[in-house]
Amino acid sequence: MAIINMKKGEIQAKIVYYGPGRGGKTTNLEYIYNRFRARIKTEMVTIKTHGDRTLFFDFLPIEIGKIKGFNIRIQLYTVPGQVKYDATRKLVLRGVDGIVFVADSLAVRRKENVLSLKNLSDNLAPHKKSLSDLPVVLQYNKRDLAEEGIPLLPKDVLEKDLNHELKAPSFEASALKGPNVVQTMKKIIVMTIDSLQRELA
Ligand SMILES: Nc1nc2c(ncn2[C@@H]2O[C@H](COP(=O)(O)OP(=O)(O)OP(=O)(O)O)[C@@H](O)[C@H]2O)c(=O)[nH]1
Ligand SMILES: [Mg+2]
Repeated sequence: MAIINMKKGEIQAKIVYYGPGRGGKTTNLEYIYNRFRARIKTEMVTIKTHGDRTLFFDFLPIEIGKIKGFNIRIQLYTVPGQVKYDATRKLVLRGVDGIVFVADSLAVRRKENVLSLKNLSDNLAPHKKSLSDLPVVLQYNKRDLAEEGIPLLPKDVLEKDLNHELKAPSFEASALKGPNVVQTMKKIIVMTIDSLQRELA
């Protein structure tokens, strides 16, 4: 839940990285953590099973300085993408202010992306939220694999499958190598702060 302290001029917002298992949510946070290590005062909290899969969530708090006079603190979370952890995903969405949907660009993961987006929509409902009223950014991840000749979903197919109704900003990215990881994060932060400030006005 956003915490807005007018006296201190401080806004704290929660952004959740959602998407199918193995899509690259944890890798996004790891990239951000390594890139901004000098400015991040706390350790990244991450709970993994032996196979590197997220068991509960990852958590990375970052301070990004001032936007429009407010000191902004952001909490980045990931959910566990594996289908069986649905109760945890629902829990992590509690109080969410903005969402990055990390889609897997692998051609073989087409169905999983669609199902995960549907699952996100279903899991927002108990929190009385919906994709249409939350700030959302789509990230089409693993674009680097094209160079290795691995079949990827073309951007227009991903747009048609996932962004036809939403019409959210989208980025082709590589959480592993870095392209568009920071841009994705910056976009969702700006959209989330804008939306919180509109609520305040
Ligand atoms: N080539 C490539 N591999 C990636 C990329 N992003 C993630 N991976 C790999 O994909 C695997 C899964 O990445 P994770 O970040 O653990 O995926 P996740 O979405 O957190 O998965 P869950 O925690 O199970 O939901 C790892 O082996 C990553 O190194 C990418 O952009 N390119
Ligand atoms: Mg993970």
